[in-house]
Amino acid sequence: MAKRATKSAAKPIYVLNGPNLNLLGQREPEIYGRASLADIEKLVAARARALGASVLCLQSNHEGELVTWIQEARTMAAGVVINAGAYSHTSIAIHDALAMLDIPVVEVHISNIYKRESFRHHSVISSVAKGLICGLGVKGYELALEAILADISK
Ligand code: CA2
Repeated sequence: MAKRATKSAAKPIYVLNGPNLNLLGQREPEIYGRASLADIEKLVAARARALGASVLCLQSNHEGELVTWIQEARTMAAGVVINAGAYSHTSIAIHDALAMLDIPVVEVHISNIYKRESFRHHSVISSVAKGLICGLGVKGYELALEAILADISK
């Protein structure tokens, strides 16, 4: 009988968080809510498990480390959820690394960047993402994960 590939053997979705997001829950709860990064990572891991998938959650305050993980995702991941934090507004290096991926990328921002200072209104990585979710708090990570899983099971 033919062997059928199961989802459990599939590659993980990389969930990448950029600078300062390691401090979530400790300041500015009116903008970012009260959840910590560990809470978010538990939430997406549980959602992934419930959907028969898995995630690899990584956070760095360093642009180059994020670039290295994005490069690694080319062969190791089925998709990428990324909140590049302030690098979203400035990093051509992260843009270029994401542009090399043949897997779906969804950009997430916890806050609604368009309701905030004008320097946050432009993301240099949106043009290389499949989609962008912002302003929906930590729910945005779950929605991004679901969008990627729907896309790769098409
Ligand atoms: O809304 C988002 O998710 C952001 O990507 C968060 C970034 C910000 O630079 C982007 O414009 C929008 C900053 C994260 C700062 O994280 C904090 C963590 C704890 C306390 C205060 C800020």
